[in-house]
Order: sequence, then structure tokens, then C-alpha cells
Amino acid sequence: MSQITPQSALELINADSLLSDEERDIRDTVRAYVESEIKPHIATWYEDGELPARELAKSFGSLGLLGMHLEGYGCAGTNATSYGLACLELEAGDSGIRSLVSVQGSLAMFAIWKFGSEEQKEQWLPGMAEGTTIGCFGLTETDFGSNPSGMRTNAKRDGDDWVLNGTKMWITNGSIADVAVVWAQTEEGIRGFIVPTTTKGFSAKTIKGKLSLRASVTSELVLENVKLPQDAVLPNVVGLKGPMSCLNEARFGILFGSLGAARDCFETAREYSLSRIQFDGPIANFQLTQEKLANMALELQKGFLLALHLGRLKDDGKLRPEQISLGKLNNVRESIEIARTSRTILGANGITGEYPIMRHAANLESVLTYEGTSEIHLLTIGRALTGISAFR
Ligand code: TGC
Ligand code: FAD
Repeated sequence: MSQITPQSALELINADSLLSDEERDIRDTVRAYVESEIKPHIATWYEDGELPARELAKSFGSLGLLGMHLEGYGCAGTNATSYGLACLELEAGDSGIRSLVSVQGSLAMFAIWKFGSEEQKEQWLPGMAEGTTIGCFGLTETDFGSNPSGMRTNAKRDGDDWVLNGTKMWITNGSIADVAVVWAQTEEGIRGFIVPTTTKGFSAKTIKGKLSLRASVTSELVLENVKLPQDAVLPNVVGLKGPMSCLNEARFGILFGSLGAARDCFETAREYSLSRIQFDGPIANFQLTQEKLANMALELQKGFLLALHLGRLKDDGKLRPEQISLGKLNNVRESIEIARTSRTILGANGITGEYPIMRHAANLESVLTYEGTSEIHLLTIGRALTGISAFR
């Protein structure tokens, strides 16, 4: 029997054959960038809880990764599957790095691209695509996480202006952003506002002491009588479906992305198992180790096939929110399991920062919670199956 020596679980099913030349090229470019520019530094950034986000954003802009599946305004205009593959490679570096790109492209840029006026798009999107302008997306509040419909941040008309008051919590890129897309209650319902972060009354404070997603800036936004002109409002949407539509985009990136973190854990564990000697041989000799590797490879491949299927549906314009929930729920859940199992293969070494596994495992806890917790996605699937909403 011929010996197969796959370096990656995905090579077992020859996943490459399912991608177009362009998709493979994009994937390979991002993978090479992550290997040379992210992996050598990420452990230090993580330990320090600091990263050169502005420089990274510019590099991502040059690579065409910011708002990459959007058309026009300096965006690359790739298909959605390519965006997913890029997220996977970025998250093989670190979930925080993928977060930077997700929030910029899928949340802040997408909100403006989808619901903004022509003038708003012309003003903001080219700089955001270049990475010279950083955006954040303020939906969550301290008392309204899973239930954003209850948000207290409000916007009131004052003559021709708007006045915003409230606080937003857990906002990725908040204190490094040049522009914040802020969702607020108005007389007509929830609306989105484009808030330049230099506006009087706006402030952002970095949240310290995180033990997960340390290579990512997370902040509290405070809006105190922030006065904005009439044209700061996103004109083309009213209601929760505005922010939820943006979440569909970012959740799609995560359902690919999380598999990158899992793949990096798996590859680290596979390699380690071949070199670590116990009982006079490599621990890969043990059937129990092989069972772990085989099960992880299986879940990685199933997760990838699911992601790719959902990517193809999205590219055909047929992807539904409950399908995104299914993908995000499954792939993040399985990725956490893969990280935990990989950690066991490394024994004590698995808990150190010398290897990436514990960092990925800690990051994936945030990934399981943000962009809809696993419970919220279970309930979304439950609602699709029964027609009954069990959120309340
Ligand atoms: P519900 O009554 O279900 O819906 C209200 C309106 O919203 C519409 N809608 C959607 N539209 C598009 N896509 C979706 N996925 C949608 N889900 C709901 C819906 O059709 C309705 O529209 P209309 O016109 O009829 O009014 O709303 P609900 O209040 O019962 O809420 C339930 C639920 C589950 C939808 C929602 O609250 C939820 O998903 N909660 C989770 C919140 C969340 O995911 N927050 C994420 C914040 S951003 C973030 O985490 C960034 S992390 C970034 C990173 O670093 O990567
Ligand atoms: P809660 O909503 O309080 O949930 C607590 C628990 O209760 C969870 O297990 C939840 O599933 C469960 N629960 C809640 N409701 C139900 C229900 N109906 N049925 C069953 N169980 C339920 N938000 C932004 O707007 N922008 C960002 O950029 C952003 N970045 C983030 C970055 C990080 C690192 C983190 C950790 C969060 C970020 N978030 C951001 C916030 C994130 O979206 C919220 O944390 C998430 O939506 C959950 O809200 P919560 O933390 O308030 O938990």
C-alpha cells in the first residue's frame, strides 16, 4: 500500500481540487503572509496584549483583504468563498488577526456598503479598503449582548442634527478606530450612524485583563451628547435587520476562520506526536494518539466541506441566516474540541506559549461567544426547524 504523508488534514480529501485556481492563489498568498508576518510575532503580541494594528491594517489593505468580497470603492470584489478561505488562513495565525479583518470588512465596511448613501460610500470605503482608516462596529451594550433589540443607546433629532447618547461594550478595534458604526434606538426604530471618532463627546477605553483574544483591541465606547449631521445616519435600513445583516457576513467569515485555528492546533499536535518519545517510541505509535489524530482530521474535513458548501450557496446568493448559524455553531464548537484534544497530545508542553495551541483554545472561547453565542445559534436552528421562536 502506498504511504500517504499528508501535512494537513485537508490534504486527506484533496480539498484543493474543490477550489478554483483563483481561490487557491488567494489562499496561498494569505497563508504565506501569515507564515512570514504573523506567526513569528504572534506569541509576543499575545503575551503583551498589544499588536501593531495600524501597520497590520495597511498590510491587509495592500493584500486586498479588507472588504474583499465587496464590489467597488477600492474593494477587491472576490467571491465570498475566497473571503472565507482568507479568514481561515488568517485565523491559523490568530483569531484576533482574523477579527481585525472581519470587523473592518464584514461589519463596519459592509454596513456602509450595504446601507449607506453614495456619498457615505465614496467618503469612507476607499480608505477603509486601504487600511488607512480603521472602523469598528458598536452593537453590544453591557446589558444587551444576545438581545441587542433592547439597546439603550439612543439618537434624537435636534433640528437638522442627531444627538447620540449611550455606551457600547466589547467593541473590537474600538480604541484604534477612526470611524465607528454605532447602532442606536430612534423614534423610527434601530438605526445605524457613522461616527468619526474625533467627534466631540465620543470616547473609547481599551478593556484590559482579557485572557482570550489578547492580540486584538477590545473597547468600551462612550457617547455623550455626540452631535452628528443629518447625513451621518445610514439611510437605507431601519430595524434590527440592519445590524443582523452585517452579522451574517462576519459569521460567514468565522465559520471558515475557526477551522484555521483548529488546523494549526492539529498540525502542531501531529508533528509533535511524531517526535515526542515515550515508552521508547514516538507517541504517534500509540493507537490512542492515532485515534485522536484521525478524529480531529475527520472533523476538520467535515467542517471544511460544510464551510465550502455554504460558501458556494453564498456565491449563488442562496445562503440563509439559519444555515450560517449551523456553520458557525458546528465549526467553532468542533474547533474548540480539536484545540483541547491537540493540547492533550502535547502534554505539559501544550500549556505553554511556546506552542500555539493554548492561545488558539483561549481565543476560540471568545469566538464561541461573539457573533452570536452557541445557544443563540442553536435557537436560530431550532426556530428554523419548528417555526417557534424560543428566544423569549
Ligand atoms: P427577531 O425578531 O428574530 O428579528 C428582528 C428583525 O431582524 C431580522 N433578522 C435578521 N435579518 C437578517 N439576518 C439575520 N440573521 C437576522 N436575524 C433577524 C428579522 O427578520 C427581523 O426583521 P423585521 O424586518 O421583521 O423586523 O429578533 P430578536 O429580537 O428575537 O433577536 C433574536 C436574534 C437571535 C436574531 C438576535 O438577537 C441575535 O442574533 N443575537 C445575537 C447578537 C449578536 O450576535 N451580536 C454580535 C455583536 S457583533 C460582534 O460580536 C462582533 S465580534 C467581531 C469579531 O471580533 O470578529
Ligand atoms: P449574554 O447575552 O449575557 O449571554 C450570557 C449567556 O446566556 C450565554 O451563554 C448566552 O448564550 C445565554 N443566553 C442569552 N440569551 C439566551 C436565550 N434566549 N436562551 C438561552 N441562552 C441564552 N460586540 C459588538 O457589537 N461589536 C464588536 O466588535 C464585538 N467584539 C467582541 C469581541 C470580543 C473579544 C468579545 C468577547 C465580544 C465582542 N462583542 C462585540 C460582543 C459579543 O457579541 C457579545 O459578547 C455576545 O453577543 C454575547 O453577549 P453577552 O456577552 O452580553 O452574553
